[in-house]
Formats: sequence, structure tokens, C-alpha cells
Amino acid sequence: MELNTGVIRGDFPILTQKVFGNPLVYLDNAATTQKPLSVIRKIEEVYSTINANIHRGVHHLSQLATESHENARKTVQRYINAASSNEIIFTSGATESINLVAYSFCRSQCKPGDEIIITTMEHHANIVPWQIQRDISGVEIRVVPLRENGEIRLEDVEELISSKTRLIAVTHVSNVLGTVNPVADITRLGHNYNIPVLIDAAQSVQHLPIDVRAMDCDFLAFSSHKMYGPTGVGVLYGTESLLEKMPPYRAGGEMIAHVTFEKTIFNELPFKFEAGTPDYVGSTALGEAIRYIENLGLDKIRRYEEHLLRYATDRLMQIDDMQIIGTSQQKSSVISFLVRGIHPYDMGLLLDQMGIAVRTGHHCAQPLMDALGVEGTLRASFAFYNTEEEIDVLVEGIKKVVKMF
Ligand code: C6P
Repeated sequence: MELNTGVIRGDFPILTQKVFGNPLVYLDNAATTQKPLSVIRKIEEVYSTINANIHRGVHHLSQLATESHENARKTVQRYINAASSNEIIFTSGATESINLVAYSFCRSQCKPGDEIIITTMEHHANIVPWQIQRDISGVEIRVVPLRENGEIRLEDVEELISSKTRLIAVTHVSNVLGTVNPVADITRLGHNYNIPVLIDAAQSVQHLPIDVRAMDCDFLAFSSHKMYGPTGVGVLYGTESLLEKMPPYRAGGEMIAHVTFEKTIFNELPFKFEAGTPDYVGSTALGEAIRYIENLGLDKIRRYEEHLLRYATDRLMQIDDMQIIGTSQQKSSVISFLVRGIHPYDMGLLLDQMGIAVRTGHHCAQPLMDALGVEGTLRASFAFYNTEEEIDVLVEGIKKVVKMF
């Protein structure tokens, strides 16, 4: 049985909206996904029935809320096949997850002159934290170049590896090009040289099965809101052996075992990295989002989204002066494009008037824009609730805009 989008769309109340009198066509899923009713209801349920601060109270509600948060951690552990729930750190999102590693890993594992390898297609969230560490810890950044069709090559990664390389930090899927990087090969390569590898899975965890043990990565970062869960929650996966070696990133309650004015003994994993009251409502709702994805089945999601990608690519290519940016062999359901002579911002605004939500601009990847020689692009990104009909509306919308110019 393949996905039944008719039924699925019924789970997402926002999709029935009209925008400027037109049915909403939401094609900005790489920015954030919409939420199914089960996730929305779970948030209401937690606040209505078990709300209490976690890990602190002996009272009934606190026990229930703690259990709910810790069950969510186990759900995440299962989803990415981590060996232990101690390896699942809840953060506020992919951005904070990468910042945590940059701060804590560089502080404990790097010395001035050591090198971090990233790629040209990174989101700012996997560039700027390393630049800040360049100023604080003296690490240097090496950048893997981009090949013609929006791919990176393993040999280009290897070329940059030196005795000073301390970490390779690479996105699994580019939020602009849709390129799916060969992350298992990259971790194998890194490990051949004893170098740990961080995978930014912000754009993959909702589309592709992730198995951190098969991938053999050392860190994996992602956000809940891009995988049908609530905003404000994210995950950092890290191997227990590395996380044990790293100092806390933030300090306060929850991350301590014992405090005197003279010194503090830090809590054990994963709490060492979760200072302050965690978003236990968000984590619980993320667990619900994962169950929603699992019920549909990632294999079916993948097949359906691949179909949408092919369909959309074929239809868009029929438009005169259409330029699709990012044509890698392995590609996720993200299409960046430009129509010659029309500024992406103008196109985006006019499509919005027709109820079509696409993203325009640099997509928080300005160095990639520089490498591509463009100021920005339009980007349509698809989820399992999108349909061929919506892609037709997008294509007709673009044609209308072309006629206006
Ligand atoms: N990309 C986009 O429209 P946060 O903001 O922490 O949830 O995710 C950051 C992030 C990290 N890595 C990649 C590859 C991403 O795509 C993103 C977020 C959104 O493309 C918002 S800029």
C-alpha cells in the first residue's frame, strides 16, 4: 500500500486554509513542516494532564512528566538506532546542537591551528559556530569545494585531511541543492584517519532512514520542527565515548550532581548537556511526530517524495528560461530554481498572492550562493502531504508570472 495523501492531508488542519482567496499550496517544507493533529493534541494533552517540572519533584505529576520526556528520548534513540539513550541530548534545534559540539568539542579536543573540515554547501548553522571557535579556540576551517552538479567528492574531502584535522562536519542533505551527501563514506574516510564526523541531519531525518550505527557517525544534529514536530526542540546525538570527554556547554540546574560555592560536580549523560528546565512538552510532542512518521513508513515516504521530485523537475523543466540549481544524482525533495530575467523575490511575492508558499533568498547559505554565483534562488520543498496537483498549481503560477514580465 502506498501513501494515501487524501487521508494524510486530513491530519494536517492548516492545509485546508485559503491564502488571498486561493487554497494554500505549502511548498516550504525545508524551512518547517506543518504539524499533524496528533502532535498538536499531544501538546494540549501534556499541558492539560501531566504538566510539572521534570527530574525535580517526587510528586505524581512530576513523575509522569519526567517519564514522558524520558520516553521521548527513547523514541528518538530508536528512530536513529542509537546504542543508548544517554547519547540523545535534547537541545533547542539543529543550530544549538551544532553550537554545542563546536563549543564543547573545540574547547576540550582542539588546540590552536587544528582544523575543522566543512563543505561549501553548509547552512550557516554549520559554518558560523566554527568561525566563532576560530576566534575562541584558534581552530582553522577548511572547505570542501562544490562540483558542477552540486555534489561533493570524497577525494576532495580526503585532499583536505591533514595531521591537524580534528573533525569533519558535513550536511547530510543540502537545504538548497537537495544533494544527498555520501555520509557513510565520509565517516569511513574520517575514521580511517581517526577523525570524528558530525552530520547535520536537519534536512534528512524527515526523508531518509537514519541509522547512526550503520552510518557510524560521531555526532548527528537535527530539529523537531522540520520533522512534523514542534518548534523549539532538537536533538544532538553523540557517541557516549566522545560526549564523556566533552565539558558542559551551558551551566545551571539539571546538569549538576552536586554544587558548593567552591566547586560543582557535573551530572552524568545526557543531563550534563541539558542545563535548565528542558522543553518536556516539546520533546513529548516530538516523540508523537516520530510515531506519525513511523506509522506512514519512511520507505513509503521516500518513494512518494522521490516521485514528487521527479514529477516537479519534469514539469518545471518545461518552462522556458527555467534553471534548476542542484542536479546531483542523489537528491532529496528540494528544488532550487531561477527563471531568467525575474528576480526570485518578485517571483516569490507573486506566487504568494496565488496562495503558493515557496522560499526565496539565500536560504542561510550565503557562501554557497557565492560559489554558485547567484544572489538567491526560489526553492520549492516537498513533504509527503504534497500532491501532483499542487505542483501543477506551482507550474501554472510560475507561467503566469513569466507572462506578466
Ligand atoms: N534550514 C531552511 O529554510 P534550525 O533553524 O536550528 O531548526 O535548523 C538550522 C539548519 C541547519 N542545517 C540545515 C541543513 C538547515 O537546512 C537548517 C535550517 C531552514 O533551509 C531555515 S534557514
